[in-house]
Amino acid sequence: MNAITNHMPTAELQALDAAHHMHPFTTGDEIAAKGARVITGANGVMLRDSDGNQILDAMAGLWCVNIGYGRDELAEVAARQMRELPYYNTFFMTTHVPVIALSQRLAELTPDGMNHVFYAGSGSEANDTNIRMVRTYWDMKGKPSKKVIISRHNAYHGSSVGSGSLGGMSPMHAQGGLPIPDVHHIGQPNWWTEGGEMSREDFGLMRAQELEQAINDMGEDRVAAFIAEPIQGAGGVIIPPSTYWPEIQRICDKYEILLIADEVICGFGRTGNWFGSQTVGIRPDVMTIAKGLSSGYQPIGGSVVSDEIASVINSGEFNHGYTYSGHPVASAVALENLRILDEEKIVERVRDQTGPYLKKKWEALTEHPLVGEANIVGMMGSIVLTPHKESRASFKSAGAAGFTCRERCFENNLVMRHVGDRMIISPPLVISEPEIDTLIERAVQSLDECHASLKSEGLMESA
Ligand code: PXG
Repeated sequence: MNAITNHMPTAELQALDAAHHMHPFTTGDEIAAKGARVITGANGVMLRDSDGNQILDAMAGLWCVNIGYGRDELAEVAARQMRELPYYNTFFMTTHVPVIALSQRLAELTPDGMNHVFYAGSGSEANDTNIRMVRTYWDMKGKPSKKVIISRHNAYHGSSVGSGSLGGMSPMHAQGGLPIPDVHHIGQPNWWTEGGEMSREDFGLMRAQELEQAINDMGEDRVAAFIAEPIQGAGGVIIPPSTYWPEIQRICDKYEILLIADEVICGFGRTGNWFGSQTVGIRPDVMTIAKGLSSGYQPIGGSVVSDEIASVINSGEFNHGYTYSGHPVASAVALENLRILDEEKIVERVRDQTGPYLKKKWEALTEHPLVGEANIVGMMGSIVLTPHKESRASFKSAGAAGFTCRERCFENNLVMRHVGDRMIISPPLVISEPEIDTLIERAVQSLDECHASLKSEGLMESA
C-alpha cells in the first residue's frame, strides 16, 4: 500500500477519492467527473486546498467550527485524554471524569431547569434519542397515546431514519421509506417565499397557529412534542417573524406539548447568545446539541433535558444509548472548547461587536440588483436572490442563480453556500472585522459575476 499524503498531486487524490469514497448529499458520478476540492489545512477562518488556495470559510465547515480552525489547546487536550483514557463506556453503572465535568458545565450554561444531558455522537443521533425519550416520558406519565411529534416542512434535524423523518426535506423522505409513523409536518415561517400579500407579523402568527390546528385535528392526547430549530439553518437561514415563537410557546403550554428546540446550529453562540432559544425567547423542555459543542473538533452531540423529564426518565431504565455516548476524548475536547468560548468572551463579541458589524454590511447587500432581502442574526445570515425585488418573484429556472453564485464564490475563494436561490453564511464566531470586509468584498464580486452570467444566459426571467 502506498502512503497517501498532502503532497500528492491534486488529480491523483481526486481520482482515488472518487474511486473509493462515497460522499454525503452528492452525486458520485459528478464528483468523479469534476473531482472534489481537496482541503489540506486550515487556520482561523481560512482553509487551504491542495492547489495552495486560501479560502475564506464563511460556513464554519458545516456550521460547526465556532472557535475557528487551528486551536492547539483542543489538540493538546485530546492527546492528553487519549493517553490517560482513550475510551470507556457510560453504560452499566460506569462513568469517567471528562463526561462528569462536561455535564456539570453544560448544566451551568443551559437555561434554568435544564440540568441533565444524554449524549450521542451527532445531532442526528441526539434527535433519534429525543424521539424515544419524549415518547417514553409520556408512557411513563401514564399517557401512552401521546406519540406524535409535530415538525415543519423544510426543517433539518439530521439524516438517520428517525431524525430524517423529523426533518421536512421532501427529497430525503423520497429515499428509504421515510417518514416513520407518527411524525406530522406543518408549514414553515418563511415569509419571503410563502407570505404572499400578508404582513410578516400576520403570516408568522398564521404559521404558528397551524400547530394549534394540527393539535386540535389529531387530538391533544395524541401529541407528544413539537420540534423546531429556533432559526432554520439548512433550510436557508430563515428568521421567523417576531410573532411566531411567542405564539408557539403559548400553544405548547396550553396543550401540554413538549417543546424540543433543535440547537444543533443555533447553540453555542451562533445567534449572539449561548442558545438560540434565548435569542427567540422560548423555554424548551429538550434541546438538541452538537456541532458548536466541540466546534467540530470531535464528533459529539446530546439532548439536554428539563429536570421534570429527567426525573421521570430516571425512575426507570431507558433502553437506549450509543457506544460513544459521552466519549471521553470528545467530552474533554468539548469542555475545552466551552472554556475558550467563555474565557475569550466569543459569544459576547458576536452579540456586541462583530455581529452588529456583519449585520450592517450584510444588510447593505440588498442594494445589489440581485438581492431581494437580507436576514441575519449573530453569525448566521441569508440573502434571497430574485429577478424582481418589488414582487418578491422567484426565478423561472429555480436554483440556477444560487448555484451560479455558489460556483462564483468558490472561484473567488469564498465558501458561501446556496439553498435554492438563497445564499447562506455561518462563519466561525471568531471572524474579525477585516475578515468580514473580505467576506463581503468576495460576496459582492461573486454576485456581480453571477448577475452578468444570468443576464447573458437569459436566466433573469421570473417564474
Ligand atoms: N439538527 C440540525 C438543526 C442540523 O442543522 C442536525 C440536526 C444533524 O446533525 P448531524 O451531526 O447528525 O449532521 C443538523 C445538521 C447543510 C447541512 O447542508 C446541515 C447539517 C448537516 C449537514 C449538512 O446545511 N446540519
